[in-house]
Amino acid sequence: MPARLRNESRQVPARDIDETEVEIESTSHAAAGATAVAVAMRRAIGQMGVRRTASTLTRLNQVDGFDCQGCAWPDPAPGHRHAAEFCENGAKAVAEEATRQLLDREFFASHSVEDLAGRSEFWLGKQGRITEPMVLRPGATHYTPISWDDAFSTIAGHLQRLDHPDQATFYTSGKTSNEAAFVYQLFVRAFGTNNLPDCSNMCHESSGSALGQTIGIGKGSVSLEDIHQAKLLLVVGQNPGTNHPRMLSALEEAKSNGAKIISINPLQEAGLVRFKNPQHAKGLAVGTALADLHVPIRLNGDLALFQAIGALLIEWDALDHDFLAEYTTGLTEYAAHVADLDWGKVEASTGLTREQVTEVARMVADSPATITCWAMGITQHHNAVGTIKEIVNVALLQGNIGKPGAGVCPVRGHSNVQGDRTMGIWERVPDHFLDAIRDEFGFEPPREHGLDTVGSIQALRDGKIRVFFGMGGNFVGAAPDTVATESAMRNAALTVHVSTKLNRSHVVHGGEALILPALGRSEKDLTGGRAQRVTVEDSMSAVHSSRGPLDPPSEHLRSEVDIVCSLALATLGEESPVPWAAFREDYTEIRRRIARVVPGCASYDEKVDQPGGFVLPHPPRDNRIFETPSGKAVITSTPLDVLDVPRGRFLLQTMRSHDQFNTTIYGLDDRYRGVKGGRRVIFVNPEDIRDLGYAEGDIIDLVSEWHDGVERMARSFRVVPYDQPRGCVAAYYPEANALVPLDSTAEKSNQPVYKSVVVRLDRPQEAGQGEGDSHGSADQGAGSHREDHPHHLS
Ligand SMILES: Nc1nc2c(c(=O)[nH]1)N[C@H]1C(S)=C(S)[C@@H](COP(=O)(O)OP(=O)(O)OC[C@H]3O[C@@H](n4cnc5c(=O)[nH]c(N)nc54)[C@H](O)[C@@H]3O)O[C@H]1N2
Ligand SMILES: Nc1nc2c(c(=O)[nH]1)N[C@H]1C(S)=C(S)[C@@H](COP(=O)(O)OP(=O)(O)OC[C@H]3O[C@@H](n4cnc5c(=O)[nH]c(N)nc54)[C@H](O)[C@@H]3O)O[C@H]1N2
Ligand SMILES: [Mo]
Repeated sequence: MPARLRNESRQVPARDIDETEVEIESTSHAAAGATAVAVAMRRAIGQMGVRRTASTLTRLNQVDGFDCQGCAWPDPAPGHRHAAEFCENGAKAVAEEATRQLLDREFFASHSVEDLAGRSEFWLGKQGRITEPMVLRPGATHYTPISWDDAFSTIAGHLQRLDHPDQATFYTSGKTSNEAAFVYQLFVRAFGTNNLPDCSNMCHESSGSALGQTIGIGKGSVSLEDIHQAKLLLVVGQNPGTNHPRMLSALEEAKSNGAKIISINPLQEAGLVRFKNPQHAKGLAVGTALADLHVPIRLNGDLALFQAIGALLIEWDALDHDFLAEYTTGLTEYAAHVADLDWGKVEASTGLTREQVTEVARMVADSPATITCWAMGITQHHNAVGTIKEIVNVALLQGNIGKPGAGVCPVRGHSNVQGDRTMGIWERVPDHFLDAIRDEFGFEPPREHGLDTVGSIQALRDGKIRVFFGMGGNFVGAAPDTVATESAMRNAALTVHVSTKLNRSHVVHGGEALILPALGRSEKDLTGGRAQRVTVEDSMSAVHSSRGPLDPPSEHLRSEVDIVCSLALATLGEESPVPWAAFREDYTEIRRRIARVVPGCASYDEKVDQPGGFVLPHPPRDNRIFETPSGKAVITSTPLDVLDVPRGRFLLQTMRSHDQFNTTIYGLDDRYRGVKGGRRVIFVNPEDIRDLGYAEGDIIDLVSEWHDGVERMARSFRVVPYDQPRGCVAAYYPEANALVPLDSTAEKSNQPVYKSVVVRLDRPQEAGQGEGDSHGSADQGAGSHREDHPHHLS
């Protein structure tokens, strides 16, 4: 047997979380309700105090208030909003940002970077808001304060010394406002590169890719009103009770209008079982059972499921023939492709019986208006683009696009991730967008496509990228293959992060590193001496303004717009054709340019001030216009594959607990799944636990196998029995990211495959055991101290 490489993540267990204290309780089948209100208030008051709590939560998602940074779910129309238009997890998001806990220069003086690198994300985030710019000089052990001017000239110096602008990469997380995103992409292109990776590359890239190819636009085709009017809603690969809690109110309303709801998910997520709406008394007391049917699909089975539904719709002639004839191409090929559907493959892939699949298809066939909603359970697989095309096929067969109460609905994650894309944060932005930049600003932007997230990590690894700049987010924590990503990041000459809170990306750094502290969404922005507002776009293409109510925690914070424009001035100089200083002075200037450059944004500055804002055009939704090469919506034929898992191996999905926002860990409880006080758990089907010879509470190591021969390892996970299809297991992100191979990405979208990783559940090994393995650290007990030295062993 060839010697194996082993990449072991030593990031955690960190000494600051005692995983031996974890408690496992029974799972909860109701979401929201009085407990949610109590938890929200306790967390909010605990971090912000009573006054700040009152002045933030009452402004959240209101017409004249600020947009919640918790998720991209849309707001009800003005006039239909509640006094409390937020959810438990939105309140946690606000509290995390508006905390009174501050992180000053003394903190950095007393904690070396090495010390910080041994801490968990949970600990790092809880230290408070960063209050002034900090620098880690080459070879230094501690971050020290730096003035803003020096910070900008340090970055400008690094950028100017590059041989080529493509040696820098500029990441964006999805909280960045439209104004900041627009000036940021403009700066990056004026500097000379399209290297604009973003969190979308890890999130809904597969949706954008599939929708763009089939309906001609990479965005969902429904409005909130459509959700309310739908007759059938499929919620696929999504956990709204935790990640989009306000969606439950919309589902409840749909239900009261007579809709049926099907949840398609390996796990029976609490929010879809019973929702106790805190906004009315009856809701609080009894709640509404939301899902009429739960379909416990095997991980990665959705392509087969939707293809089978399509085949049955054709078999039953449950089709919208007029729509198909007028608006689509590809039906004949598709009908031939699914005519000899292999039901054995469908059953193997979905883990469902033919009867179960038929029951779903029957409900689809009987519905006059269907919406399919999906999120990461669909997009983060190797065949995600194909799966979403099958979802689109089913929608097209029934004419469910451009019809009230019907459509396709990728539910976005970060609150402004969709807006950032609209503003040009995209490594492959179309030429017409670049032409518009050229015409507006009089410089020629680079045309060659840039690097995405995975491409940037590979380029860092190969020494082709010297400067990494992160606008928000936690690139190191969120990316796959933790060990590979961390060592790639250490290759950079300079790493810069515009941040609100401390995270792992600050402590796994390049030769020189900077932290630039930014204002948060909840804070007053007085850049240029005037009260500025910003704008954002939600998951349903509605754009509106947002204005924070709070005084910033420190006078040294700057807005993201200010940071970008100041950096552009330092890097490109006063001769730059772009009026950076005027942009910084008054964001209205930026909005005027957005109006002229970004499609659909004419009169932008006027329209965003209408109550509730405005909705961007969406040709398929608005007029059944499909801007594809053929001018028609494309029905596609995709081969049906079954993800084979070798004997004794499992399919692992990495997902969010109820107490985190991506890599920001709010707390250690996953209330709906019954986990309390810890995060290193692996959810396993009880019969699989028995067959493996394990018992509940055993500690195992997770080892992922990939055909590059590297065994990726994450140690010390507690076995928790959990109802799900045999062969499927689940663990939390980011603890399990070390197991996701960097090269394991979705076809076409290049999105990391975070939701179907082939793993073994190994008994913890003593040092020196294992194939060709000689790693040094011996103890495996949960809660033990581990250093942070990634090992590459052979
Ligand atoms: N509170 C809170 N809100 C958030 C976030 C957060 O971390 N915390 N993150 C934000 C972001 S950026 C995003 S992208 C969204 C994420 O929102 P979600 O996509 O809901 O997030 P995940 O926790 O990744 O959940 C994936 C869901 O898909 C299911 N699933 C996994 N694999 C499969 C599969 O193969 N087939 C099917 N049918 N289902 C599958 C899982 O069981 C789980 O229910 O939430 C946003 N909102
Ligand atoms: N294994 C696994 N990995 C995943 C996923 C998964 O499901 N499984 N999901 C993927 C998905 S969907 C996404 S979107 C990515 C998320 O990837 P990112 O967006 O990069 O990660 P976050 O954890 O949301 O970033 C948190 C940090 O953002 C900074 N921040 C917060 N608010 C602001 C602000 O207002 N301004 C600025 N400048 N900074 C701010 C804080 O410093 C905080 O530490 O992760 C991906 N990674
Ligand atoms: Mo996301």
